[in-house]
Amino acid sequence: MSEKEIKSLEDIFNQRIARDEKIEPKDWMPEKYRKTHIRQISQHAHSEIVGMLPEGNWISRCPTLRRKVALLAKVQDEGGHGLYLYSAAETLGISREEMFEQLHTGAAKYSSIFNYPTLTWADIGAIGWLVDGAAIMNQVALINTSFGPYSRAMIRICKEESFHQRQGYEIIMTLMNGTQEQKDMAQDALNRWWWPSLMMFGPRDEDSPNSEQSMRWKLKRKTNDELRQAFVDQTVPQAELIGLKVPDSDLKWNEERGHYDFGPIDWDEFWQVVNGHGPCNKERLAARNKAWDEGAWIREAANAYASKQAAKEEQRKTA
Ligand code: FAQ
Repeated sequence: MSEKEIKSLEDIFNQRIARDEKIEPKDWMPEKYRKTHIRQISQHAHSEIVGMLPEGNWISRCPTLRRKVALLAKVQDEGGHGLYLYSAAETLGISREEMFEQLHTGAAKYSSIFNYPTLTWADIGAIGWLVDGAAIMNQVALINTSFGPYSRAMIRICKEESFHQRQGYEIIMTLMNGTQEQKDMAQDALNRWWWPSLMMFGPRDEDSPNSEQSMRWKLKRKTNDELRQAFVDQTVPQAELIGLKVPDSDLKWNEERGHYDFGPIDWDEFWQVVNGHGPCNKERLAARNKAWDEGAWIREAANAYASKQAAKEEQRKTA
């Protein structure tokens, strides 16, 4: 294709983005748009799959049968989200094997938050309330993202995440209505999960190399800092309502801005975790690799079954 032809396709593409039209897998798109989407959607998929591990750790230790049913359903939902997202990324020309290879070798990123340990039952409440709460804040904005398959996946994912958020908040609320020991457990969980939850939104806008282009392509509809601020504004009153104290001495309502001011985030800690040196990075990758290796026989059996069915279908057509 000549440069002139590419330029004209790019103009049409940009006009479609300006009109808020969805871009579909078979439409022409700039190579960088395709690659950026593969990067973000696959990282998102990996986050959902690795995100099953911290909570999975508590399925066998839930305090009641009701809690166990809800947690099982939630963890299975996260697995489902990963699968839609891998499928959405596949429409852009990357194979699932390549994405798994990137995850298993540590080449791919996934959300920093899942490299923290779940030490007590209250952590399961904190994950639902804060981590799913942050995920929804980010993903509701992504419903309006410009790439069709990603946008459509977000609709169902957001519905499920909001059930997850409510079940988490309800766990914390129940603890806050309990004994002093249970209240302390809830406060301790908030103390440990608050700052990592704010880090989920990514680096400050001025340190975010991908934001500007992603905003122009309407891949991202809100910036990292805008979403982080919206999360703080939404979550602080929820904490106060049930008697929890957000662990930030600089936190204060700013009447003029109409937002909470909050203290500095430890970006050194964030980059340490993103670069593989968080408390559980090694453990998470080891668990994913083990599951992959132990699942080899299932993949082989499924492939053998699919080949048999395809051969039968072929025979039927030619008979
Ligand atoms: N952790 O230039 P930006 C969930 C990386 S799902 C690790 O700002 P971008 C459900 C970033 O990739 C949670 N790495 O990047 C659940 C980039 O690296 P690269 C996941 C991070 O893409 C709940 C570099 O830093 N959600 O929780 C993080 O424009 C409970 C520079 O950053 C999504 O993935 C981080 N926190 O913005 C499951 C949502 N932040 O690739 C189980 C979709 C940044 O250039 C239990 N993703 N990095 O080498 C997004 O919205 C965006 O990708 C951002 C980052 C906002 C995460």
